[in-house]
Formats: sequence, structure tokens, C-alpha cells
Amino acid sequence: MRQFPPDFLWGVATSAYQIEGATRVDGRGESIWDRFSATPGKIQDKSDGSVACEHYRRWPEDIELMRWMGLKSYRFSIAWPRILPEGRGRVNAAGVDFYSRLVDSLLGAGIEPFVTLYHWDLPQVLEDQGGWPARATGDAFVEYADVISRALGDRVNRWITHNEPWCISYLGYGNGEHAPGHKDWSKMLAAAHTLMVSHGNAVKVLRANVKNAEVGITLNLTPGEPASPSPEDADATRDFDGGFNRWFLEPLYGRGYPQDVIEDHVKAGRIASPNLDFIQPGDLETIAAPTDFLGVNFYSRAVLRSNRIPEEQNAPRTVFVRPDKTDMDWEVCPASLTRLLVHLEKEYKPGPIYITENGCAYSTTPSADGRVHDVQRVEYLRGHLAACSDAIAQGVKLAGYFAWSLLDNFEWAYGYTKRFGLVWVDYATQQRIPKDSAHLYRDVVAQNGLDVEQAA
Ligand code: GBH
Repeated sequence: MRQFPPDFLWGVATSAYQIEGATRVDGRGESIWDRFSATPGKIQDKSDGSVACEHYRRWPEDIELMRWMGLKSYRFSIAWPRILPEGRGRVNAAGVDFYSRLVDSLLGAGIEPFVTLYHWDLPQVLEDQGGWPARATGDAFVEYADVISRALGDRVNRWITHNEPWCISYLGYGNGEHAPGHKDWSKMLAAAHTLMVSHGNAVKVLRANVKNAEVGITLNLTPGEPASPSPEDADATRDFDGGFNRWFLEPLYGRGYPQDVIEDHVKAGRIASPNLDFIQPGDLETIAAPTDFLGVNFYSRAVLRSNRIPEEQNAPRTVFVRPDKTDMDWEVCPASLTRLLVHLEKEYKPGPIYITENGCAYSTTPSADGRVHDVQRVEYLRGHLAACSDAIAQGVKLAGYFAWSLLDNFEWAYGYTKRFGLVWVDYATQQRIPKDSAHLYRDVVAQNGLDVEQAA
């Protein structure tokens, strides 16, 4: 048995737009994902989050599922447009009440709420006024953080400011795959900056409003590994790691933005000058406001091969991408999670780390026996839990693990074509069926550990 530390926080994660539905109910304002999903060509199956898992009214059933799994904590996000339909100013009491009831019921079920403030559903009015590249959006975010932490702070003490600023800025403003769908490098960098500054300012507000607050941010970290020992592949890896991981980690831990990445951007003509003119005095101090934990979302690694020299001139590959990939085409490589965690601990000393998301897409359908035998997800989960246990053995202060996700749900630009849930959702009837992975997870939580033969 691989035993986990006592008090290890076992949970699952979801996000508001992906599961709630009821987008026009109880005074919720429009979000950028409502608008984006309604734009032709943006969502693979032309769907949107207007119904999703109907969690907005089926939440008691979903809490029951979590209680059955024995979970200690539930990471969910709050829909900003339910709280402040105009982005700032007028508070929508019905929206606040929804989350207040959810929190009370979770606590009643012995499940600790772990709240994410921003998981991508920006009020559309704020996008119309410039979105994340505009500093005013950051100020509105801090106002929202203030409103909701005053309402829930007597019962919720763990808070995540932003979920994955890389995705928000790069996918939303850089390559346009996500809402609001812009393709502009300087907008992207400005958006990332507003996100990080608003994170730092929200940390202060949350601390002021919440007793025993534990506040952090969640980054999606994808470790890069060079395909060969060649200097070219090393450079491709540095470049990838710089834009993906270090761009957020370095300023968060007080080192400012990485100079090598800025120079790359200029050389590649993505930005005109290395002077990032969106940075104002004091911003870097704000971003580096001390946090209580680091949230890490881990899905896969990236193996980097240089495109600056022809393949035949590069050193032979020594690192291969494994053929077992998920439905997202992401490689399954648990060992790189261990390497990532050990690296974070050594390099940044972030304090406690939570895996705030880890999971995989496989579309296993229910069998004749009525169960969902998601063999590959069971394998993925076992492998990554073993990887967590390896990291703990190497001194990483890992405090919890949240499986992504409780339910199959709206997978952003992929619509409902990808299924990440531990629990199957039949979208026609909204029936939920715990998959084999949910049964495994239930055992793991009950034993606070993983059977060694399960880890194989
Ligand atoms: C998360 O983002 C989101 O927080 C969540 O809402 C979403 O449902 C979930 O993941 C599943 O997609 O091609 O090997 O380089 C995931 C962020 C960023 C993870 C890009 C994978 C590419 C891996 N993703 N990354 S690779």
C-alpha cells in the first residue's frame, strides 16, 4: 500500500460554465463563453453550456455522488456573471444564494469547499470594454473577489484566484481557440499581465475578508522535455518552458518576467519592443504577493524537437512520445508529473502544492451490465496517484489531489465530444453513472492510499 499523508485533501474539480447550465436563469449575465459558443465555427459539435450537466438544479444529487466517494473537498468555480451580471456594481442576490446553499450543503456532507474565482467565464460587458488586456477588468475582478468573499468567507477558507492564466491569455487572446477568440500577441501578454496583477490584488482582499484564509493560484504546467540531447532541442525546450510555465512562475515567485522569453518574442516579431509597456510601477511586487499554496493542473508533458535545423542534422531522438494517448491526443506520462513536482519544490519553494486538476478524456460508453468500464482512466489515475506518492517520497509538500472531473461536461471548444468525468453523464436524460474510475477513487480515498498492485 502506498499510504498518503494524514489530512491529505482528496477531491474532484469542476468549473461553472462546464457543468451548471441554466445560463439565463436567476439573473445571470452573459459571459464570453455564451457569446463565443453562439459564434459559428468555434465549438466542434456546435454546442454550448446552456444546459450542460444541469448542475444548477441537480447539485444535491452531485453532492450525494461526492459523499458516496468519500471526498474531503470539492473544487468548483463561481460564475462571475451570476454574482455581478454587469461585471461590477449591482450584486445579483439570487446568484450569491445559489453558491451559499451549495457551500452549506457541502459542509453538511463533510466536504470542504475549495473555491475558484475565475474559471474563464468573464462577464461579456467587461470584454466589450476591453477584456483582460484592459487593466480595468483586473479592478473589476478584485471587486468581484471582495463581494463574493464577504458573502462566503465565513464558511469557505480555501480560495484560488485564477484558473490557468496561460489558457486564458494564450487560448483566449493569442491563438483564439477559446473565448473571446482574439489572435494578437501583444493583447495576449497584456491579458496575462492583468490576470497576474489582479491575482495579487485579490490575494490581499481575500486575506482581509476571510479568517484563516488559504489563498493561491492555479497554473497549468506542462513540463517540456527535449527529444534528444542536442543543443537545438535544449533551446526548443527552454523556449517552450519559458512561454508556458516560467512566464507565470517567475513573476509569481518574485523574479519578474523571464528575459529570454521577451527576447524570443521580439526576435520572432511577435512584439515590437522588449519594453513591456503594460507593466506599471509596483506591478511586479503585487504579482509576487505571498500565497499559501500553489495549485497545479497537470495533464501531460511536451517532448520538444527543434524546427530550427533539419531533422537529419539534429541528434537522433532519445526521448519518445508514447503511443498511448488520450482522446485529446495528449501523451500519458505520469513520471513527468513527479519530475515537475520535484522541480517546483526545489526551484520555487511554493509551500504546499495541490494538484487542482489531473485527468484524461476517454469516451468509454456504458456496457450491457450498466457499468462504465473506463479501463484507461483507471490506469491513468493509478499511474498519476503513484507519481504523486513518488513526489511526496522525494520531499514534495503535496497537500491534496483533485481529479478532473466529477462529471463528463462541456469541454470548451470540443463541446461534449470529450469525456473527462469519473461519473458518466447521459446528456439526453441527465442520468449519472459512476465509472469504474469513480469506484477506484472511492477505494483510494477510503484507504488514504493506493494498493501497490493497483499502482502497476
Ligand atoms: C484544463 O485546461 C481546464 O482547466 C479545464 O477546464 C478543462 O476541462 C481541462 O483542462 C481539460 O481540457 O499538447 O501535451 O502540450 C487544460 C489545459 C493546456 C492542458 C494545454 C494540456 C497541452 C498539453 N491544457 N495542454 S500538450
